[in-house]
Amino acid sequence: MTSKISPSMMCADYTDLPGTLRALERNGIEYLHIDIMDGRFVPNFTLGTDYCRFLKRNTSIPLDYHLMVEEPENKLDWFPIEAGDFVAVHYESTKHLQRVLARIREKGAKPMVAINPATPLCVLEEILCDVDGVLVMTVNPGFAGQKLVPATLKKIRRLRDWLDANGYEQVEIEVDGNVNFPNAALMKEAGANIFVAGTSSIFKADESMDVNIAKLREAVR
Ligand code: S6P
Ligand code: MG
Repeated sequence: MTSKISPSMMCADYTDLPGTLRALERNGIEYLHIDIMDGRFVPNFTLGTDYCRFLKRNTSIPLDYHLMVEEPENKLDWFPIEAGDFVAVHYESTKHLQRVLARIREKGAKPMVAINPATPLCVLEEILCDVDGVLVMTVNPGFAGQKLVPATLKKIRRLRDWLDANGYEQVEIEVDGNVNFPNAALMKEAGANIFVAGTSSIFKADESMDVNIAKLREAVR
């Protein structure tokens, strides 16, 4: 599967969002990863609905929503979700996972299920026919700048093998958390194909975004 990059917009320079968007467009970035946190599912608040509307007005790059909220089924309609967007909902966040994934599909977007590092892969068994992707958290959700949970690398490999052996070859695997250049190469090797790029890679302050994106593309080629 082709590798795609989804920059974590909570890590972007807030003082020059238009400049950041132009740099991401110039580099053919595939998605914009939008972390939505509600202070309950995770101990933090981040981006919100007006921010998403601003992005929709200012770029045609599809959004990759990562909903870290309790009861996402009650909050979906707040967001400008469009055809071509990914919307990831955490397995751990709702009692009605299939219902919320089906509603994302009805909106014309691509449903994705997200799992925390401690959540076993077996919980995905009955839901894979309802998703276009699985978001494997490689850190515990809530904050940028954390260290990789090492066991998640084998988890990605087991998931890719399981998907391929059971007729789900088209289901994508997104990885989120400490996707630095060496980790990205290991994650690619393990079977991931969408890479959330935050402070560990493309928003590293010591290089330009152009250089960092080129390095990340090389790592996941
Ligand atoms: C964390 C969130 C992520 C972070 C990203 C930051 O809960 O879901 O999307 O923004 O992981 O990247 P980094 O490179 O700082 O780990
Ligand atoms: Mg995220």
